[in-house]
Amino acid sequence: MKGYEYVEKADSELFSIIKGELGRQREGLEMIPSENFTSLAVMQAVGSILTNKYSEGYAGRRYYGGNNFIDMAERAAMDRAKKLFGVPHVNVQPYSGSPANFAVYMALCSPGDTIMGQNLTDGGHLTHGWKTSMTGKLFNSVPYHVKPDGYIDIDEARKLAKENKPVLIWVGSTAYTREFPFKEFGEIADETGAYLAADISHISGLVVGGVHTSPVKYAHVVTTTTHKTLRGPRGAMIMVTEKGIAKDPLLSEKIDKAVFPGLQGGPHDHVTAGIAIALLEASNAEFREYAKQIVNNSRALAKALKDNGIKLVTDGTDNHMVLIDLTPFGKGTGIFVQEALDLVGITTNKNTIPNDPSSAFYPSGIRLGTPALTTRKMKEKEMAEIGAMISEVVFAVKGYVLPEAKEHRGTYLASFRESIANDARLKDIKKRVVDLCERFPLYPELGV
Ligand code: DSN
Repeated sequence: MKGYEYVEKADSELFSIIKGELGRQREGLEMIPSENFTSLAVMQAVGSILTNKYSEGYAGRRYYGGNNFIDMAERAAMDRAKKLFGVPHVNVQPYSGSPANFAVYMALCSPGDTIMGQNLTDGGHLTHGWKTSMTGKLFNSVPYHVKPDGYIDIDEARKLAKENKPVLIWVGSTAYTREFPFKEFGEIADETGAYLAADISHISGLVVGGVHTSPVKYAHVVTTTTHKTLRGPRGAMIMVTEKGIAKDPLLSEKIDKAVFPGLQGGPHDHVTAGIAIALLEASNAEFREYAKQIVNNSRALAKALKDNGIKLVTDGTDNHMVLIDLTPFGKGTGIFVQEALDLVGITTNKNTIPNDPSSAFYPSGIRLGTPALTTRKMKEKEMAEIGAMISEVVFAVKGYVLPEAKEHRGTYLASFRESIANDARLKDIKKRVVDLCERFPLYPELGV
C-alpha cells in the first residue's frame, strides 16, 4: 500500500486497520449520501505539515507568531469560497457542520429564543432544533414537516412562522430528496422578521455545480460542510450573504466572533488548506459535469429501484439522494436491509422516513446516495445494475420483522445475522459487487 510507509513502520496495528479500511472502500459500493472520496491533492494537504501549527484568530490578526503561510492558505480558501458561492464573507474555520451551526445560533440567538427547522424524522438535522441536541434544549424549537407526499409543507412552515415569530429559521436537511424551496423560505423570513439560515451541507457541490438552486439570494447565512458533494476534507464553512449584511451590517463580525473565540480554539490549518484545494477543484468545468452526473445517477438509481418493486419517499429524487420506504416490508426493517447490504459490500444507512412508524434506532427507511460512486466514474448503466442488486437484497431479507418486545430484539438480530451470513443469494451479490468495483478503481493514480 503506497503512501503509508511511515505508519507501517511506526504502528503495525494502525497500519493494518488503514489497510482494512482501504480494502472496504475499494471493494464496496459507498452509498452513504454524505460521504465521498477526496482527491489525492486534498488528502496530501490534510496529511501535511500544516497540522503542526497553531493559529488562533484570523488572517492578519493572530494570537500566535509564525502564521504568514497559514494566513495565505486561509485567505486562499476564503477568496475561493466567496467567488464560487458569490458571497461577501465566509468563515472557513468551523471544525465541522454541527459546530458551524452552533456558531450561527451564538451569533443570532439568545437562549430561550424561538427557532424553526425541518423536523428530524421528516429529514431534518439534529442541530436544527431536535430535542436530543443542545439546540432543542437551549431554544424553543418549533419544527415544520413534510406533507404526506414527502415534499416540504411550505404552507405549514409559513403558518408556524407567523404564529411563533422565530428569530431564526433553518432550511436544509439530511434526508430530503427534492429541491429545497429557498425562495419561499426567504419570503417567510422576510414576512416574519426572522433570519434565514440555509444549511446546504448535503447539496453544496450541487449548488456550485449548477444543478441545484443557490440559497445565496434568499438566505442571510449559509452553512455547509466541505466533505459531502463538495468533495473536500471534513470541515465546514459559514457564509454571510449580501442580504444578511443588509439586515445586520455587523453580521460577519458576529459570525467570526462566535466561531472564535466563542466556540473554538485554533483552526485546523491542514484542513483549511484541503478546503482551499477542494474549492479550486470545484470551480472547474469537470466538477460541473460531476455534479450533473451525480443527479443523473441518482435519478437512474431511483428508476431502477422502482422498476424492481421498491417504494421511494417522494417517489423519486431531484438531488444526490434516494430514500427507500421499507414500510411495505414491515416497520423498523431498516436494520435488516442495512446489515444485509453491508454484508454484500453496499454501504448505506438506515434512516427514518416521514411519519416513521418505528424509532430512530430501528427506522423504516434506507438512505442512499450517488456522490461517491460518481467520483468513481460510475454512470447510469451501473446505477441500473446497483438498483437491481439492492432490490434483490431487500427481497432476500423480506419476512424479518423486529420483535415488539425490546428484550427479544438482541436474540432475534443474532439469529438474523447468522442466517444471512450463509445466504447463497447474498454471497452471489457480493461477488457481483466486487466485480463491479474492480472495473472502477478508487484511486487509479495509486493503483488501488
Ligand atoms: N452525518 C451527516 C449525514 O450523514 O447526513 C449529517 O450530519
